[in-house]
Amino acid sequence: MLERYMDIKDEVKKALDQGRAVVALESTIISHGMPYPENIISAKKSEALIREAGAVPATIAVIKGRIKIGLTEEDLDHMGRDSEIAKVSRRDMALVMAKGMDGATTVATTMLCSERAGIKVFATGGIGGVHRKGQETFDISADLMELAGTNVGVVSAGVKSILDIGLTLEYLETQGVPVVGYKTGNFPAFYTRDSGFKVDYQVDSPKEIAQALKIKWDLGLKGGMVIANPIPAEYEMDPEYINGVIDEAVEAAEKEGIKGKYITPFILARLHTRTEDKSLFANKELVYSNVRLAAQIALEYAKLR
Ligand code: PSU
Ligand code: MN
Repeated sequence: MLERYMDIKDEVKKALDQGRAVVALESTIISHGMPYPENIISAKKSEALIREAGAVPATIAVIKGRIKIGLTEEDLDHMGRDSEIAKVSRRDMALVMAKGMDGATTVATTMLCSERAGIKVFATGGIGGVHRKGQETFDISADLMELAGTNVGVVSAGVKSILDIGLTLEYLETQGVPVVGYKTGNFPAFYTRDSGFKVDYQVDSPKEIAQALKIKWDLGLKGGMVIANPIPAEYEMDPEYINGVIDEAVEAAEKEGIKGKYITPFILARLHTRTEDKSLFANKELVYSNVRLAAQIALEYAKLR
């Protein structure tokens, strides 16, 4: 039935059939999270790092209405260059496909496509969450609901302080989503290693994470896991500096009346300009660190099957 809607690239299909390690990657980060050409450089390097680690990368997107599990170089270029590509979260998925459009998948839709394809581990930069004043605006990313119900482990560098980190963690707790820190007890804030909030559990090896995922799903505990991997210390930004820029960008978004799915891309673009690409550099490095960890987790998970 899924073949009707989904094309799995040969390399990925072979790996999945043989029970080998596969790591999913999202495409919103390419089409809406980073400027061209850094977006494509980052996407290609992420794939290369996963291969180097001995796993197979599967970047996910919707192209001409079909779900693609694994993109060609040409597809990657297209996702990075074309400014007409829709941002596709859960509510957009069926419509963008019915209309035969191109779409970049968010964390939520990358998770749901991964689950359908049989991929267990996914690496990204940052997950969506509860926006500041979310208790009034109801702006809560569909990523959180997806984490509640879809069985994929997500490696990220935490949640940016453009969001309300405390409310995001509360929401995840309510939904029963484990939040673990890789070699840290502190929940990271994307550009910085410590958000001031704690994780539920510190985990010290990819093997331990793979085991926890396996136990969770064997027990029928539906949903994902937030695997928080702090940005490597050498690339961490000065908290005071970056938080100042973030506060300014959040205010600007409010003033300009930016709403809904346009908020995150607006703020990201503004940060990159205001920091003269220092935030973009940090963003790329934390993604590379996340894809490396995700590959190790996927390799360990493959051994448990
Ligand atoms: N955070 C980033 N870069 C991104 C995103 C989040 O640092 O590109 C993207 C991810 O695809 C995430 C989405 O799933 O934004 C969340 O958007 P929203 O809040 O509209 O659900
Ligand atoms: Mn939103």
